[in-house]
Amino acid sequence: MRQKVTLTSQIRIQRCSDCGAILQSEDPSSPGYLSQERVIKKQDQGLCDRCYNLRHYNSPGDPEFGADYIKILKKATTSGALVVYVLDLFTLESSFVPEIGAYLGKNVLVVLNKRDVLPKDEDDNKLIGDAKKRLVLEHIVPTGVMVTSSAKNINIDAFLKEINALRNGKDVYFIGASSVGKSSLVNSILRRYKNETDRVIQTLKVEGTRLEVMEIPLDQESSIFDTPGIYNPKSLLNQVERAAWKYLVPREEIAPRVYLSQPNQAFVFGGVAAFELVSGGKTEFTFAFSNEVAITRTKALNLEKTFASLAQTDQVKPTSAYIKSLSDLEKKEIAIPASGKMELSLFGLGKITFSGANQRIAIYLPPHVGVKAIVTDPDFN
Ligand SMILES: Nc1nc2c(ncn2[C@@H]2O[C@H](COP(=O)(O)OP(=O)(O)OP(=O)(O)O)[C@@H](O)[C@H]2O)c(=O)[nH]1
Ligand SMILES: [Mg+2]
Repeated sequence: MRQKVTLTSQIRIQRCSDCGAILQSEDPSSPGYLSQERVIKKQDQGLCDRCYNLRHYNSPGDPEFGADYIKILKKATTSGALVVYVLDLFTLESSFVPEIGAYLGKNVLVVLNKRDVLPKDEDDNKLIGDAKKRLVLEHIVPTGVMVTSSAKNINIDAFLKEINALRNGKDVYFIGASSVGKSSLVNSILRRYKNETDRVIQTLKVEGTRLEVMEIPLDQESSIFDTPGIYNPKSLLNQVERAAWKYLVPREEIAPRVYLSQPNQAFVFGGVAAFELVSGGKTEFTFAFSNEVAITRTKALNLEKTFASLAQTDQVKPTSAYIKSLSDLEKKEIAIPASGKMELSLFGLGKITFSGANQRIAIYLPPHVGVKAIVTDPDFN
């Protein structure tokens, strides 16, 4: 008789659609574990428990940009509302929502929030100028760009004034990636707000979508709407547990850390990412991460061992239950040009700056996390 069993068991091998691990229900501590409970509940069975939890519990109500947000934005733009698109100065690159440009409409106020985490001596006008150039690439021509901090009350009065000047009596929609500070900005407004209408502040489900928004009436006809953050799988924040966020997300001004590195030296960030100068001359690296992310220097030769020992113990912050060895991370090698000031954005973690001189560098990050290398000043050396 033919061995049908083999064929069937091969067909049944399924991989997690996020991490690619083969799905299995035997060992909860091995990759690809899919619990019986979720099989019975028929919850997202294309995902292993780990990826399911990352998607759903790290991002409650943070779906990726798609049909539901497009519906909200259509509603906003057809009614002539002002769209406040909030970006996060700490992790600017990962706060851009891909593809959103086409849907924001003509009246867009871009807010660069979390100004307080950048050094005080940075020039706001330069931040605004750089953001405008960057927005062109996203096909966004804003009506205005402002720098704010909801945490430290920077420019909040001016922000309110600008909203009132631009909204022409219409609604205002706060839109942006998760955790950029939309609700904090709305709360800062609420502190200065007196409800003079007979309408109440409420949360409501937007018709035909899965999304809930908070509505704050401004007058009898118009309101502010705070929308749920848009999930960005490219941010490190969305690839580790929430418990790690308090170390990754800066709550105070970032003190950049400077290290002079020889080739074949490496650095481990908490126990969740790593960086290596593979070749090239001696290089000075400036790491602008949250002050609470530990940086450990090691020899490239020892990187695997050092990483595993840091990731598996509680000596450094942050760590993640999903990252136990270097093989849990994806390695990207980048060839750096010969001149100019280089800026590497590691999405959700921060920035590394240095002078470009034909180096080769390697970056180790959890799968999906984005990296962007740009020359910020071609004449710098
Ligand atoms: N340092 C700093 N932290 C901020 C600022 N605004 C917000 N935060 C912090 O950023 C995190 C997210 O803030 P929220 O206001 O909830 O952001 P959100 O965009 O509404 O988040 P979602 O609704 O989940 O998308 C919180 O830990 C805030 O304390 C700011 O201006 N500066
Ligand atoms: Mg919010």
